[in-house]
Amino acid sequence: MSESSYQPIGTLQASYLHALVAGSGREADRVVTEALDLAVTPQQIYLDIFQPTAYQIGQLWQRNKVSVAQEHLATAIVERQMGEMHPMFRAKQPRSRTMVLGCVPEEWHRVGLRMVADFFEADGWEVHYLGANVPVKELVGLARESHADLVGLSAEMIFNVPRVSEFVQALDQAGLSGIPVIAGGMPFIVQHDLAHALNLRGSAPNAEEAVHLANEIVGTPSSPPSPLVLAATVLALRANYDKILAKAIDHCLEAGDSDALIRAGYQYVLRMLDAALVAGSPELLDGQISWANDRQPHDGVAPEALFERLIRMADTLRETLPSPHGAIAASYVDRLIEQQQAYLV
Ligand code: B12
Repeated sequence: MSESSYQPIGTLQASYLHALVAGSGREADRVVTEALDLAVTPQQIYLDIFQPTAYQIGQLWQRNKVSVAQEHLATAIVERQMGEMHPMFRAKQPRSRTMVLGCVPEEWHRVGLRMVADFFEADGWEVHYLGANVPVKELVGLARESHADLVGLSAEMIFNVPRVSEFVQALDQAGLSGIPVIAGGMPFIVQHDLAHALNLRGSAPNAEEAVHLANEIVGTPSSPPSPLVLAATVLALRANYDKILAKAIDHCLEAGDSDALIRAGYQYVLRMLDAALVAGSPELLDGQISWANDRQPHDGVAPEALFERLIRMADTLRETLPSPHGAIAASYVDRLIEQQQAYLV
């Protein structure tokens, strides 16, 4: 966040707290409108205005300075505003990654998880947000049916931490131990290695870091694939070459691009990917992005278009190749996507 936008956020946050303590939804709306007018992003409004204000309301309640009714009203205003802001979190570029999010049983604090859900949606994930107090069996069932790439659990109260472990066990018993589980909530902020102790893939203190963590987990197979698995990935890639090419091109044509250029570009990418997989070295591709950004503008391909096409390719690999080969091949392309991000204006 820039120095210039930081100062108003502090002031806006103070006004927002004032509005919530006064129970004035109208004044709270005015603060949000002012923030948006000042080009504060919806993400900053969530993390730098809503979240600290909720924590302060909690402290005021703890010290008996606001009543239960005031706290309930404040939370209702925040949730209403999040609902109104939700369309601002629609991804421009959906990705084929699915997640299930829920609060563990008996956990009623759902605002933080809902923020997490919106941040993931903005990042292009397909999000199934189940809210508060979700029965373990139901969450496991949906994780299976939706072929979730990730599950996120929220536990705000320390007494609910054991429910996180129950969930992990239930997932194991359902034969779904391959789905990574992450968690968040106050106990995970206070004790950094709690996630590790509970056998989770990680935890994050806020919605922004949750997305980084998840992309890191899903983008990287849990352990580097063995040479045998890599060889099978290469075979799967070659066997599905035409299908992958056709699907990826199809996606781009939907976006209105021209066929021949895209085909040539994707053929090139697939040849490079094949070589990197044979070598078992994603690093082999590293020079390609700077090369492409020198060359491609002369062929009429803007950095943004290249970025989107790489995302399409990663998604197509995940959709088309059987597990674990889709994830392995796509993780090589994800590396390129990350590097391409530096070239976007
Ligand atoms: C609103 C509120 C409630 C509401 C919740 C309503 C709702 N719709 O959510 C209600 C009234 C239900 C409630 C009930 C209770 N509450 Co309450 N509540 C709060 C309050 C004020 C705000 C919560 C909130 O909205 N936070 C804002 C969000 C944005 O922050 P967050 O939850 O931390 O989420 C972020 C991160 O943690 C992370 N994250 C969260 N989930 C996940 C998940 C994943 C996968 C990842 C990666 C990250 C992640 O990302 C989020 C977004 O950036 C907090 C104060 C506080 N410190 O949070 C107290 C607070 C949590 N409550 C507290 C208490 C004591 C209770 C009750 C026991 C009160 C009672 N006597 O009944 C009950 C327990 C209910 C239960 N079993 O769950 C205490 C807990 C104290 C403690 N020692 O643990 C707090 C801290 C208040 C205080 N200062 O005393 N509460």
